[in-house]
Parts: sequence; C-alpha cells; structure tokens
Amino acid sequence: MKQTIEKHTENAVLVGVITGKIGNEYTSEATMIELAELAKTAGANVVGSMVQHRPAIETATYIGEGKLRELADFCINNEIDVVIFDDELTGSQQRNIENAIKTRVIDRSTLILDIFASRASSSEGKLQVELAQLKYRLPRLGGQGAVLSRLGGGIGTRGPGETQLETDKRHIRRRIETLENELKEVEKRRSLARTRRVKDGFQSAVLVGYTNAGKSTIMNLLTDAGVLSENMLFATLDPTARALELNDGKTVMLLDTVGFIRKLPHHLIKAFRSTLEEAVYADLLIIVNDISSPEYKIQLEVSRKLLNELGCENKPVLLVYNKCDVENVWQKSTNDQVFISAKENKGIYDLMNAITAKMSLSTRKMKLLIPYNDASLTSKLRDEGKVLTEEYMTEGIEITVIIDKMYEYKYGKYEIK
Ligand SMILES: Nc1nc2c(ncn2[C@@H]2O[C@H](COP(=O)(O)OP(=O)(O)OP(=O)(O)O)[C@@H](O)[C@H]2O)c(=O)[nH]1
Ligand SMILES: [Mg+2]
Repeated sequence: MKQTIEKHTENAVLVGVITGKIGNEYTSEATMIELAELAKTAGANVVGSMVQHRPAIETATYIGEGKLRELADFCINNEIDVVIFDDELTGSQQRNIENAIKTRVIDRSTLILDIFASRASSSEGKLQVELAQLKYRLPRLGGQGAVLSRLGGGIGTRGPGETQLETDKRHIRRRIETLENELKEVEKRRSLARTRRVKDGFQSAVLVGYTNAGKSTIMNLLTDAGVLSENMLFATLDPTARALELNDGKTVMLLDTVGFIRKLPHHLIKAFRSTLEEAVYADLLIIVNDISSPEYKIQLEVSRKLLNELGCENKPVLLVYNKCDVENVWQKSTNDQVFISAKENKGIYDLMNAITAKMSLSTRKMKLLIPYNDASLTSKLRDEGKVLTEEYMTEGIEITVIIDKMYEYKYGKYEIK
C-alpha cells in the first residue's frame, strides 16, 4: 500500500513571478510555499526560491533578462539539477529558459503530474495520469530543451529531426486514443458500481477538500478503511468507498477522494473527471478543511470552485474544520459545520451527529405495501421518489422507495416493517 518515491535527490530551485494580481490562479508567497511542498513530495531537495515582482510575465522567458542571468549563476553555484516554475510554461518558454540557464526546467503542472504518476496504483489511476501527461506533452514535443534534456547533448544540438518528431506525435496521438477508449470502459464500470450502490438503497457522503486536509484520516477513523494517510500532498488518488453506520442506524456509503490544489493542471482535471465526479453523485459533500493552515480560507474557496465546476453547486454541504488541536481553535459545532481533530479523535461524535442529521434531512427510505385498489399510487411514487424495488405479492405491491420527507405523511399508512 505504502509507496515511496524512489528517485535520487535532485537539487531544485523554485521560480515565480508575482504580478500583483490577486486570486487563486496567481503566484503569491503562499503558492510558492505550496510549490516547495510539491517539490519535496516529488523527492526534490529545495535549495532556493526566487520571486520576481513585475506587472506581467515576460512572454518569451517568463522572467526578465536580469533575473534570468541571476538564475543561471545561482544554478551553477549551487549545483542545481532542476528549476521549477510556479506556472505552466509553454514549450517555447521552457526551451528559451533552458537555453539561457543551461539547466533543466519544469513547471508546476509537470511536478503535479509527476507526483500523481508516482502515486497512481490502480489501473484507472495509471491510465488517467498517463493520459494527462501525454496531453500535456503533445503540444510541447520538439520544444524540449535540446541542450539539456538529453544526456551528452551539447550547446546547439538540435532535437529530433522533423520526420522523427512527426512519428513521435503520431505515436502519442494513437496512445492517447487507446487510453481514452480504455478509460471509457473503466468509467462504465465505475458508473455501474455507483448504480448498484443506489439500487441497494445506499445514500452516499463524500469526503472532499484540499490535499492534506485530513480526509483519509477521517475516513479511517470512521470506517477502519485502512487507507493511506500521510503528511504528503496527494496521498490519495483513488476513491475508496466503505459502509458507515450513522447514529440513527442507517447505513450509508462514505467515500474518500483525491485532494484539490491550486492551479491543478487542466488535463489532469479532465483525465480525472470520472474520479472527481464521485462528488457529483453523492448525497452529501463533506468538505474537509485544515484550520491550522493560514491559507484555509483560500483552500476552502479553491475546493468550492472546483466542486462548482464539476457541477456540485446545489449539493448539501457539511463543513468540517479539522486539525483544531494544532492551534487549539475550537468552536461550537452545528449541523452545518463541525470542529474536530481527527488525529486526537476529538469532535467525532459531533461529526457523526452532523452527518446523520444532514443525511436524514431531506429523504428517507420507506418500505410500502400498496393494495391493488390503490395501484395507481405506484406511478406517483416513481415520480416523487426513487423506487428501489417493486414486487407483486398477493396482498398488494411491495415497494421500497427513497422519498422526500414531505411525502412521509402521505404514504405513512402503507408503510410496513
Ligand atoms: N495535527 C493534526 N494532524 C492531522 C489531523 N488529521 C490529519 N492529520 C495529519 O495530516 C496529514 C494528512 O492527512 P491525510 O488524512 O492523509 O489527508 P488527506 O486529506 O487525505 O490528504 P490527500 O489524500 O493527500 O489529499 C497526516 O500527516 C495526518 O496525520 C488532525 O486532526 N490534527
Ligand atoms: Mg487522502
């Protein structure tokens, strides 16, 4: 289960341009700290960090000419193996910078893709990551620094010839097509499993939120799922589902999912859509926040934005503020927001209460026996609720249905145990 990243330690320097624009998609001190975390997670040894303040990025080289020279010197003096930029670079930016500083250059997206690649363990996860990587690479093919990406390549060495490039591109396109087809099959299986859960009458709640917030720790605490939880970004890639018995005796499915982060590579979101979509089909979103992070408000905003993009804007939400132990910031829990420490097992009773309340708020499962005289009610039930089973007995039609609580009274007289 536990994976270690087996890579020799590379010395890395981080580079970002702060343009003064505010928002989640712009580089800031906080995104640079996060970039350092990502680099460490990928196994790099972060030697330095360089930030340039300028109104806009330099189109050709991302940073200005003077800064580029400074960076080149820094790389030589500190035996830097790789320079990591906080934003996604175009192929030509990457090439121009590599040529100027004679050191390998990657960007935040490559780094995130690399971490995902080393974490992916399920066949679905592997397919998704490879697809995202190839889609990232395709438009950049030929743009790789001719100088540095190949061992022994000297200054002025060209990349592969045009014919070779075209062959490579065709190759990649074909592989992308194969991967997309394979993923379609996996998605079908995933959606079947989901349908089965619904048919079995399980409602589901999904743990979502920023990476490292404590989702898996909560999952393990509530369900003994034994999923990997670690102080590392993107410890979880594949969703895990486990049964959870609520305080009212009802059993629901609890899902643990992949975490969110700022500036997630676009291709990654697309490739991971089916995994991320677990949230779309859940009855309740449990958004987990790390309240000990100075950035937790922004992290919550990022999570909400991504969830909205996935089409979850109207889902019932429970906010969980985790890691209250760190700064000792406890507040009174309600059914909308709870304050817990998963690590110290505190506030879990409140959490279970809130989940129970949220899950039973709007719908409930009823088992009904409709006499044949009232048979017309069955079609009404299908409109008003989700019919799970329907069986024709001698006394009438036995139906199990998940239905809005407002109809409870209407059908109460037909209810059987
Ligand atoms: N101090 C403290 N640490 C916690 C708490 N809950 C989780 N952690 C730690 O936070 C780190 C991340 O926990 P995970 O459960 O792996 O977080 P996650 O949200 O699943 O992360 P990803 O799968 O990477 O998205 C681990 O080192 C946990 O031990 C808590 O309540 N207090
Ligand atoms: Mg996790």
